[in-house]
Amino acid sequence: MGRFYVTTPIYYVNDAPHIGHAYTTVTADAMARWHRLLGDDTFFLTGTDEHGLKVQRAAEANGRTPLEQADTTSLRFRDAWDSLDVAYDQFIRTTEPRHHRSTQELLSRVRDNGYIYKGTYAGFYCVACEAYYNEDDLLPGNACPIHERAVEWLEEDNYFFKLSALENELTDWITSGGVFPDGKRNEALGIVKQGLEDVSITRTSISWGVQVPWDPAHVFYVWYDALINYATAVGFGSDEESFNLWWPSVHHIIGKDILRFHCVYWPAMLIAAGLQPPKQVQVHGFLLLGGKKLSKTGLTQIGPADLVADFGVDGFRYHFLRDVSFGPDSDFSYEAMVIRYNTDLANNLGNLLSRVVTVVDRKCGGIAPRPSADSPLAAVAAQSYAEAAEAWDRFQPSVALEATWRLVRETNAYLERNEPWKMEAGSPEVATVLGDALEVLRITAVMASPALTRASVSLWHAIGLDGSPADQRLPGAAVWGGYPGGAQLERGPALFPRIETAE
Ligand code: ME8
Repeated sequence: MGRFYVTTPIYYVNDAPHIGHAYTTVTADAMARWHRLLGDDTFFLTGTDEHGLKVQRAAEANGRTPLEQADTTSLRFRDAWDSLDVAYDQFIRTTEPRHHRSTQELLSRVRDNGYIYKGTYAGFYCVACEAYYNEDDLLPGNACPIHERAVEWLEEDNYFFKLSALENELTDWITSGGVFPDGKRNEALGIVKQGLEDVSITRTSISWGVQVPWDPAHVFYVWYDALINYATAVGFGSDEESFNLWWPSVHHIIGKDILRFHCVYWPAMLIAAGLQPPKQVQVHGFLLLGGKKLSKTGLTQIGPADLVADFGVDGFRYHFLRDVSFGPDSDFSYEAMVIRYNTDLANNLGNLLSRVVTVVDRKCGGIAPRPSADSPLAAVAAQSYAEAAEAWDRFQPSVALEATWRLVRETNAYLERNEPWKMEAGSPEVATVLGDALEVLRITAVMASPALTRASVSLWHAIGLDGSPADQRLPGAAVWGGYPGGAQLERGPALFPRIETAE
């Protein structure tokens, strides 16, 4: 049994959750669910990032105080995650007092270790990124390269973090496996190799933040409090025993937009505070809008509920986990989502279940037969499990689910070859074929449960099993021969009704 601590970014509360946020969060949730199946001690953290200029301005625009803005929007994130069956262990908000204390404690340690000094900063600032830019990195018209909006000139007295002193430590951490996948590791290494400048970590121009304990006229720049949430949540500054239990076995899942903060600044801050850098940062690409339907909406205008209405929670989760390869950028298209749903869920898995239950009803009096020990599907199941387990371990849900569905497809092919619907009722032959298919459905329910939170339970019950696939333990539950047989099966509604489109 291992220990697995996984995090999402904490999202800004200036605006509502969209499918980009949902993609990261569902991925982290599926990873946590897989590790729970393995029996690992698992802790899954998400939350909201509530300080900074961006939130302050959104509050002003909405005629609210920053805290009202944060309360309202933070709740919208929690509602969105509830609606997607995201089972986090903790939801952290950076406005919590314990987080202020932990930020002050961690950065005081950085200062005590000689990594913080006072200076003046002047530069181009993008409020949407909450980051300064070098002039060279800007687009024509002094626009931010990410938001393509004009940056602002800011000048202030503040405290600096001696990032430049940590190049060797950062290089070691990155090259020894701190950042995945490989392309993103090279990007992080490139940033360090270019040479690091010290960074300004406090502000006097705003007050919506965590106060600097040694100079109360300053607040910490939002990123330097935000990153520390990952330490606060497991007890830094309040429960050292718990902190030492979970740290540094943490995996941060993030989008490529915040690679610099997580793969350079954050490990550097931890090292400067005398703490261990995170075990791993897993960086994914961006979802971009493709396809026709929804193409006039910006990706950030699409909320999870818009898609859940058409595809259900399982359809939503399965699409993002199966169709988006973790790492590269990926096109989101409604049409591709329909095809994936109809092919993998309605036709392959849904049909397998309804066929098997129908034939058990007709040929076995509805009583489920047991699998055979020497089934040709046993080897396919073992191979599929081995590949899926390896892929989950590498944070590649799309590869893991592809391996899982190979087993489903092979089983449909096995049924077509053997045609149990033409076999003699009550014969040992028909019992063997159907028992084997039921065993595959049992194994599939467990292996697919990190993605299909609801259908995996329906499937489990439809084949006459009690409890829930999520309560099983791997690898034991994937071993061939676990299906007990003997249950009375009943034909139920389709697991995944097909989605018909106009075309
Ligand atoms: O950056 N495709 O918060 P944020 C895929 N508060 N993922 C996307 C995406 C897209 N098009 N758009 C957003 C912040 N994301 C900070 C984080 S952490 C200490 C502080 C996801 O609300 C992706 O995970 O802007 C990205 O990194 C994150 O949302 C940014 O969320």
